[in-house]
Amino acid sequence: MHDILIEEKILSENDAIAHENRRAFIERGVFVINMVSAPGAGKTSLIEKMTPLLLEALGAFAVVVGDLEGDLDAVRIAGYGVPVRQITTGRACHLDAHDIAHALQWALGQNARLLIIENVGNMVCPAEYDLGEDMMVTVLSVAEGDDKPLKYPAIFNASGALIINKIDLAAHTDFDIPRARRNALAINPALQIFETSCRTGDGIEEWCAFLASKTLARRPKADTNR
Ligand SMILES: Nc1nc2c(ncn2[C@@H]2O[C@H](COP(=O)(O)OP(=O)(O)O)[C@@H](O)[C@H]2O)c(=O)[nH]1
Ligand SMILES: [Mg+2]
Repeated sequence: MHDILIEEKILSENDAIAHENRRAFIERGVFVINMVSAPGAGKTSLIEKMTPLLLEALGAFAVVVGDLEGDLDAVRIAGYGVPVRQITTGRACHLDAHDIAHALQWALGQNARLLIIENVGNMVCPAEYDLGEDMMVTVLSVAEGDDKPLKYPAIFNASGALIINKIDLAAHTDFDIPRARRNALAINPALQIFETSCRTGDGIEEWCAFLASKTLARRPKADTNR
């Protein structure tokens, strides 16, 4: 009982900070996505593939990367000339709103209308921690099984978009893409679903067009008041 109360307190503190983060991002017209997945589903690879398309559509975007240890992903992304901020979480299996609050001024200083947060690879804990993003995006690779929406419903429920990645490998697995879609939509009928391959580039354009249009629809408050 005591543990449950402590957990509820942590989550309500997190929600209050997330609310402030969201307010600041909306005020400045920055659209924010929070990419979540099991380790290795392809979050960093997707960001790498998205980079030229997003730069063309938006001019600039920034990335915050959360990892338990090391800066391998941040170095990969920085290699494309994209501003990236690394957050090392140590033993924490997810980013929290406090982590993003610390990166907030940096993110707002990048003159970018889109912030991509790559969360720590984990399909459970990130679902509970609002960061102040506009949209959580779950990445599910075909190597993980098409039953995952039914086994980890919270993360699919919290997401606005689902990217089914590594479709180039689908023929080598028993992953059934239509069944994965059905399972995901049974949990969350509002999910926007994309199918991608970072190997072949399939589907990346469609996903980036969706993300760019969401970003461009967000205007700084000062503009909308005019
Ligand atoms: N065949 C194939 N491999 C992929 C694809 N996307 C990522 N990978 C590989 O999957 C591994 C993990 O990718 P990474 O982007 O680091 O995953 P993350 O942990 O979610 O950031 C790497 O070896 C990638 O090259 C894909 O679409 N197809
Ligand atoms: Mg990564």
